[in-house]
Amino acid sequence: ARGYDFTRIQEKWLAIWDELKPFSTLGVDDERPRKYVLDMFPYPSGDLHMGHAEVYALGDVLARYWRQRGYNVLHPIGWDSFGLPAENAAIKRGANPRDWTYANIEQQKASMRKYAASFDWDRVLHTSDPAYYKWNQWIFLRMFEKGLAYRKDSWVNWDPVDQTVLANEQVLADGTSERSGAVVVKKKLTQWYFKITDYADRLLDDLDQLEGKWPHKVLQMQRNWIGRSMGADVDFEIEGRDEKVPVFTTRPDTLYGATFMVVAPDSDLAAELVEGAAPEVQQAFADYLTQVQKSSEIERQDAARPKTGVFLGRYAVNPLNGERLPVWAADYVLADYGHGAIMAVPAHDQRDLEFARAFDLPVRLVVDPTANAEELAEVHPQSTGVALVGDGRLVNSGPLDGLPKEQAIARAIEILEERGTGRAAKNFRLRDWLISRQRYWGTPIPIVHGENGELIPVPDEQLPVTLPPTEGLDLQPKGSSPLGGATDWVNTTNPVDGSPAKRDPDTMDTFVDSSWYFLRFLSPNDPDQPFDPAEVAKWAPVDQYVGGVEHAILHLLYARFITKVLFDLGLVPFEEPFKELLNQGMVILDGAKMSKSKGNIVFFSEEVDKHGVDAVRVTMAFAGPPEDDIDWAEVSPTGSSKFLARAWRVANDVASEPGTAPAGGDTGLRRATHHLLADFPGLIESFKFNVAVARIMELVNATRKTIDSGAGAADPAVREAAEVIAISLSLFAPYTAEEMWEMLGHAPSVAFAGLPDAEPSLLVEETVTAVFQVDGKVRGKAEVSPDIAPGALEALAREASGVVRAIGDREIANVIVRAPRVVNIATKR
Ligand code: ANZ
Repeated sequence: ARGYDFTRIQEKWLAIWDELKPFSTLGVDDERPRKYVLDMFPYPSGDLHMGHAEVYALGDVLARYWRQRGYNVLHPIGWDSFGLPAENAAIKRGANPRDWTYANIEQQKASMRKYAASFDWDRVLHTSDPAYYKWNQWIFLRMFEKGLAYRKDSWVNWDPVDQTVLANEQVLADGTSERSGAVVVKKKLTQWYFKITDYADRLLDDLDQLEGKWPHKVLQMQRNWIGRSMGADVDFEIEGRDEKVPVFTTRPDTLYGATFMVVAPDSDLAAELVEGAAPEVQQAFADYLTQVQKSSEIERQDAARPKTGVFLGRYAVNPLNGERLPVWAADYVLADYGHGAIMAVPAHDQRDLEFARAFDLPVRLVVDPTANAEELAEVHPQSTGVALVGDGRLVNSGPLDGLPKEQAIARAIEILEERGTGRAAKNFRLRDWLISRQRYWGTPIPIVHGENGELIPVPDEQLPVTLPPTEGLDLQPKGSSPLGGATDWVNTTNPVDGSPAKRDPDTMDTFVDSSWYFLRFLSPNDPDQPFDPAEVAKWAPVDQYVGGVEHAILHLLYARFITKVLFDLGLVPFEEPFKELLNQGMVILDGAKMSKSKGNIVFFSEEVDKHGVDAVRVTMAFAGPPEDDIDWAEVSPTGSSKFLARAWRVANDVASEPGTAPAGGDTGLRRATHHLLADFPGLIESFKFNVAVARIMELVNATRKTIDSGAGAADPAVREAAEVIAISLSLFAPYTAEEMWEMLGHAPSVAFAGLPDAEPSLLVEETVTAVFQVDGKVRGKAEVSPDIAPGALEALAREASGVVRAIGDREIANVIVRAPRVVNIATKR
């Protein structure tokens, strides 16, 4: 007989699937329940890598599972194909970003097909196609009309290598660029923003609905990122200035403990306040500002950094007690959080305390956490250097004296509101989403600039604004968009009055592209609208989203935001895009992330050629819980391959042994088969793919035992087991499963065979009655499994209450165990 030959099977089924298109849902209008299973779409950076191999194996398990459960499953794929790598590759190799991108897409597509990812190949989209990005522009225009897309001047994160701005989300915790790895600096530019801060409350509050459906860790990361703080705005008068300065504080109870004010050196306020100051002060401030602009926001928020700053020569007035507070500029205060200015309370805020100690400013305690004066002396921040941030009673605070912290906060807000010098306020860490990029390979912003600087939206009928050809363009990063150099493209006419106008030369952040792509899959070829409402009503939102935890903040937050915007525009009937989320871990090697620079890359194509597609997929699923990283050095695709060959041989034996069946068949095997059927749905739906694979392996072994034990492959229990193996295995090893299904005499495709229900009568556990004796007398009984281990049976006997009573305080001389029927305990007499 032929052996298991994965190459032959792969070639055979690939051709059959190409013909049958078993997974196309386009135009399918049936009444089955629906599931939208979506894997995060890839960036076409080259061929697929092992990370892709993982996500597309695991996402496919779920898509194939719901098909087996009788659902009409939408499982689409496309490419997130705009972005810097294409442009950088183009600059490096003189290629066209378009050619580079689409060649990589073709390669990845071929690999995905071979990998048997059950995608609907009739719905493919590429975000770099004008037919797609037209709708980015359309959504942008709707947001522009609502004031949700706007331009402002501000200090932006600047990547000095890629020469482009970055969203806050693209600056890593160490202050470097997620893109180039360069240390991010600040630069003042006029940029386009999306007003995500208008949605901060909703983005935060709606996370509660996702509890239990998204990984808790992801929800927590989103919560922290949005970062809502409740407190008060307090208005401070500045001597010699008409306008009051508001500060945001979470601790209005500590107002009497404020001993100075600090403004962000890079704020407009700081610049205004030094105007007219003594020349030395102006000089000191200018020098300080230059120094500050060299550090990143992350560095500035680093609590361990020594405090620096300059006195601005001005005084603020405490609105509650009229005290004069010197005004300083220091970089631990950020220009774009709250109001860019703070009241400093060194006794109760660590940063303020360190600053006060560095510059010899007073420390006044107003919240007393202790019971008596003696204790207080020991914990006073002035001597310990540790601010008292906890609970306590208010002291030295006029009308607040004696109140506990929380009550004092509420009372302080009341007083401020009564006097009209402050009010309850909240603040978010979340900033508006900077979406303009000074690069070529992205969606052009559909705005023209009139002669007088007016911003004129490109009319819908003129969309898409397509990218000009790269010929003659200098793509080299230089701080302004390369599109600015496309003179014929930039120079246009004002759509309102025909006067000369210029196109906006910036392109959109590619996170805009991926913030709504899951909707475009529903009607990917619709020329008239971004998505068809009838299809949205059928399929959306996404039932199951699958992808890497690296997208826990950026992509998911943006997609949630744009979904809410579309909801408010009346375009979709839901506010959350992804009902359930599965985050898979990374594929690593010897405990380390794979990278070109480390030279520790495992190549997708090599693994697939060596072990076969199914073995790689089974290895991914079997490696452990999907959220954990997979160390490729610790898994065994060879073992997976051997398992698949064993499964295949079971079907092959059934096919080659037509003999007559003994009635009834092997009940033990039937029980094993039906236990798998009973447990399988729960295992898959709770993402315990590794356990599911282990259970299939057990069933294969049990089936082999029955075949070899005389009953042979003609036993109907063997055929039944072989069919259940093929169906359950089809989630993990589609080629082997199809081949088995065919050998068992069925027409393709096993993907739609359906998961049979378990027969309840076969699930009832058989038990025997065990008898426990003490010195020859029966003292207890228990119902136990026929294959209970002797140790377990003895333990049961020793715990039985009758046995315990009969032994009393006598010593045990001897125990005889005859599992599963008898335990005999003899005592010393
Ligand atoms: C006085 C005070 C007293 C404060 C005290 C804290 C403790 P979160 O929780 O992160 O919102 N703050 C306000 N604006 C700031 C800015 N632009 N840059 C740096 N720090 C700023 O923090 C709010 C607290 O951070 C505010 O409350 C303010 O200091 C400071 F015992 O005001 B607090």
